[in-house]
Amino acid sequence: MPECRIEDVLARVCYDSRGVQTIEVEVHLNGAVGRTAAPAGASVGKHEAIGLVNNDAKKTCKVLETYRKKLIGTDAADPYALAELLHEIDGTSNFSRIGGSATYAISVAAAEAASKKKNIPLYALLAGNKKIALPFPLGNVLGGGKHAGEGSPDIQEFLACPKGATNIADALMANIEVHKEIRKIIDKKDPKFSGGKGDEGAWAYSANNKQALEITYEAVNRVSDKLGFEVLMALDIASSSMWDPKRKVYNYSRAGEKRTPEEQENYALELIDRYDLVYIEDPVREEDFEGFKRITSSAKHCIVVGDDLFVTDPDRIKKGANIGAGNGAILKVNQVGTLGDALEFAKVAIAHKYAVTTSHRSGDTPDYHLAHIAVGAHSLMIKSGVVGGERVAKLNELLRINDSILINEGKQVPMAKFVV
Ligand code: 2PG
Ligand code: MG
Repeated sequence: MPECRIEDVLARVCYDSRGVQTIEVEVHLNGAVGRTAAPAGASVGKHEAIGLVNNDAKKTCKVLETYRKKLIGTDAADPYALAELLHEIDGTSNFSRIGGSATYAISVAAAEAASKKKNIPLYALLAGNKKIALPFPLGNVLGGGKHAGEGSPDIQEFLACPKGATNIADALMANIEVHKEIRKIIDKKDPKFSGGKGDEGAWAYSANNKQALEITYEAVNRVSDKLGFEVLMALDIASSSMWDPKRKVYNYSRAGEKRTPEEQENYALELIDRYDLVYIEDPVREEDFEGFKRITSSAKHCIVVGDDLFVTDPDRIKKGANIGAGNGAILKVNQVGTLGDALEFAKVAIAHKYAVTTSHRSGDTPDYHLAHIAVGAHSLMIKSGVVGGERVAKLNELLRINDSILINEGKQVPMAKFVV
């Protein structure tokens, strides 16, 4: 009988940071309980696992009840075997029968329960034998696209990356400083700014793309100068959200601009160059492996990251690796549906020299697990916003991980190694 035998699995309906219903799962072992609620995206990739069954949290809980008994007796400490079992129970390629939100919550709660039972940190359960490092926080400071209102830019996320930070405390502080600096810059331009924020806590300001790019660039540079280490700018273009398949153009509807695929690639390269971008996510749409390849081969010192392109799917990243599409990959457990599949994805990505960024969703919960998943999956970065309880829950957990190692081993955990 496995040490971390699952004794029971309970589900309930609860709420995410957007006030939308989601599923929360408790996995009970003999003497330990793990609990997790599923997050949800707004800019969802076409190839992602289905979230809730029929988009209904209550229904998803009801469906879980029909297979609950099949989970009892399995080993909570083995995310890979649990993923296999969940695939077997579901029987579809995208968890459309039992819902990826349920499989997300079951698999993460099981791992948490096992880590408690074994009395080891969750990241250590996931990390295998490889030495751990702490991921750089990639902080969303100015928002647009599907995360903010109509007047905001078309580009979804303007982010800060404290590349020069040598420890996690400085890294987190740098992103908070950039967030504050942006507010100062906006207030100066527009004293009537309400201070509104988008779904991920980034400022929701009525600006066009160009203005937002300039504001963010100014803010990261000021903070970099003030703190004395490199703080760079990053973007998530989320370009699948702008793709018009009929006209075959990227429609920047708020700016009133359209770009052909070729113009979009050139625009992405211009942005990398003009704003010294360290990271650009989804510069072209989710089907365009060749476009990713061209941008990756031309971009200098910039991580070109597939989010909707790879959807945390090991097969899709293998396809990308074969042609050199991207050199970075987003890891979102709920995109693929289980923790086991996501860990497998990270292994494949790292084996093919992709930098992994473990990411929150725009609709998230105050759960802290993302920090452990990022560390356990050997990520270069963690994308989890800057402010807001559900964002800070993950970031503060990185401080706790660092502290616990400092106390036990007497040394700071090193930051992950930047490759570009
Ligand atoms: C993204 C994510 C997280 P969403 O596109 O990277 O920032 O957004 O969760 O809405 O897909
Ligand atoms: Mg994205």
